[in-house]
Amino acid sequence: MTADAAAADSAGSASSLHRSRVVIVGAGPSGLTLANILRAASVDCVVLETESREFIEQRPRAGFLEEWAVRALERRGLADRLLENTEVHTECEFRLAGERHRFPYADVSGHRHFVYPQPLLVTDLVREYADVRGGAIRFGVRDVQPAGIDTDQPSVAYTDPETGERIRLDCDFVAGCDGARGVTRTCLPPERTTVARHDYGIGWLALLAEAPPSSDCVVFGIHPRGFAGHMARSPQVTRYYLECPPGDDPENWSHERVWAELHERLAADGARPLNEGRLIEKRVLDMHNYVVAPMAYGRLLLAGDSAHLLAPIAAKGMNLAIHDALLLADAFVAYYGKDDDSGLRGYSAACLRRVWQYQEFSQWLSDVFHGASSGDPFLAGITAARLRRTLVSPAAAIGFAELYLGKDTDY
Ligand code: RFL
Repeated sequence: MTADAAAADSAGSASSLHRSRVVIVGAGPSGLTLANILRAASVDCVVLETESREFIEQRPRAGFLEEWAVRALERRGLADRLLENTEVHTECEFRLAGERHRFPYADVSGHRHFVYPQPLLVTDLVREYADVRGGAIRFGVRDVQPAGIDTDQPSVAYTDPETGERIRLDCDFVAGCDGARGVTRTCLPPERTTVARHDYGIGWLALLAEAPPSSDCVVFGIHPRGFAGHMARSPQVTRYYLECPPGDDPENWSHERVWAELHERLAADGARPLNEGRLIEKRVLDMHNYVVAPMAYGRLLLAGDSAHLLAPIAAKGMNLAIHDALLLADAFVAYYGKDDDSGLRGYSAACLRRVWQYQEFSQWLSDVFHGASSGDPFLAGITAARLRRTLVSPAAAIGFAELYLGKDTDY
């Protein structure tokens, strides 16, 4: 039996049947943004999530939203708490060779960053969808399995966590919003799909410290010992990154070693001393990216990390996930409201335009961050020249700021 036939069989043998126009697999930023907009437009949908509500409302990850994304969420009535509780950033700082270089990106681009931890955004989106708008969502589901995506009668089967019952949801479309380790991407036929991958060959030790931020903006430390980053998350919590070998064991990084390296790599004349604190997250990320193209096949449409992964070098992943969700939501609303399928047909190409711009920017920025520690004097020289140009040339600064903050429209 082929994988697709087995999936169809497993879906077909479900003991309980239900129907919804759109089944959304995954309750991250992409799935929940999509669900909220569909619910507001009275497009019937159900969200399936493998984790519990408590878990997704606490999972620490991203923290920076670009202004176009915030404004788009605001227009959909999804940013009230965000706008009340966010901190707005207008500058970032590069540190190298013991010197600080401020980059006033809001002056250059007219756009700002909004600091709002991902768990807070997810909490707001779940509350709005499930508690305010009365949307259907199932937490803790198991063995989620889409089937029939190349027919006009797709379905998604799952096991109910309380009863153990196998349930099949018949639908018109499946939205694959289940992140980098989800199941929906595996349903795309390999012969019709390209997966472009890039491995940076670099690790980042991702840290969350129970300590107030030590600067009023994001700090990028470019240092021969390796990159170090500082990013505010809240008045009490700060995210730090330390470049390390890929596959390194977080246990190699004691509290003392972490703070010694952060002090050294972020040192600069006139810089505030770092506020130290307990490390509440410590894990090694092997930096790699991928892009799935096209992002849709038959009745399955992917959004967010299920379709494209960006290492957190340029803080882009959550922004892209929201971008996909907005386009997909508009496409579904046009399809059901006006019988217009052009948005669905153009969905993948429209998303990929921004995806590739952000991938290119991440690669560019990765070179700047890691050139000095690459051990390659040529790369170190080139990337230092790149950064100098960005800091000194107004034309180069505009180009950088436009990509760092994103634009309202795509190239
Ligand atoms: P998510 O957030 O991973 O949500 C997917 C959801 O699907 C569930 N799931 C399933 N549900 C049903 N059936 C299955 N078979 C399922 N398999 C999985 C999962 O439990 C989950 O709830 O994907 P989404 O919506 O595409 O959102 C993507 C963002 O989460 C991600 O891009 C960002 O976190 C990336 N990122 C950052 N992005 C930014 O824009 N700015 C940042 O500052 C930033 N910092 C970061 C980051 C990611 C990080 N990690 C994960 C490496 C910092 C870090 C440390």
